[in-house]
Amino acid sequence: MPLPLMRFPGWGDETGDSVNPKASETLNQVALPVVPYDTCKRMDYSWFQVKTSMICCRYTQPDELQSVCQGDSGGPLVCQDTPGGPWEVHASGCGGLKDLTGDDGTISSLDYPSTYSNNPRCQWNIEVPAGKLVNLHFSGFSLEKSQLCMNDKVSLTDSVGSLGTYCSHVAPGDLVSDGNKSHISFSCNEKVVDTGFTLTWRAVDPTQAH
Ligand SMILES: [Ca+2]
Repeated sequence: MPLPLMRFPGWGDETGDSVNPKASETLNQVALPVVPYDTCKRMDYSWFQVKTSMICCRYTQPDELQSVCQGDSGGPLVCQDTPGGPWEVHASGCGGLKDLTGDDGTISSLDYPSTYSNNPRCQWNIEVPAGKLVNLHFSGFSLEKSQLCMNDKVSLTDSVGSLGTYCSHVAPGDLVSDGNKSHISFSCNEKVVDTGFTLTWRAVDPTQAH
């Protein structure tokens, strides 16, 4: 039986210029064949550890800019197992933006503490009750180390500005937002992965914060 074809719609870059990517003006889609696990797991084929839980879709040869990256990450993955069969929608990346409200919770990179996948783009908005502040505590943190965290990074902001951008293997110390909202984004490039991060967030009174 031929392996199924996967379709990825996305608004990502079409120029191939990773330094100055430009969002597409139309919604594109690319159909990519599924690559068998035994091929995908080879170190000369993938730059990172491939797990049996992953689906690998790619052309073997250079593919005239047909790929899913540079703005497409987090979009849906649509699959047809058999010709003429139903199309199924699966997640790709980590599903984009999530809104979290309440007094506390946890956030982790996908599959933590197993390795995260390449090219995810995940974002979380945290909102605690009015008058409280958001305390962020990382209990695990290991991202690819790169200069200025250009490759893989966790960026934190609050209503005033940046709370920092972090990578490598040292967890940021506890952070407290200015105001009752905080935004976290996690993005990675297409090579080299690590275990990712996990953090707990909770509402604190301004008097407890410092
Ligand atoms: Ca990376």
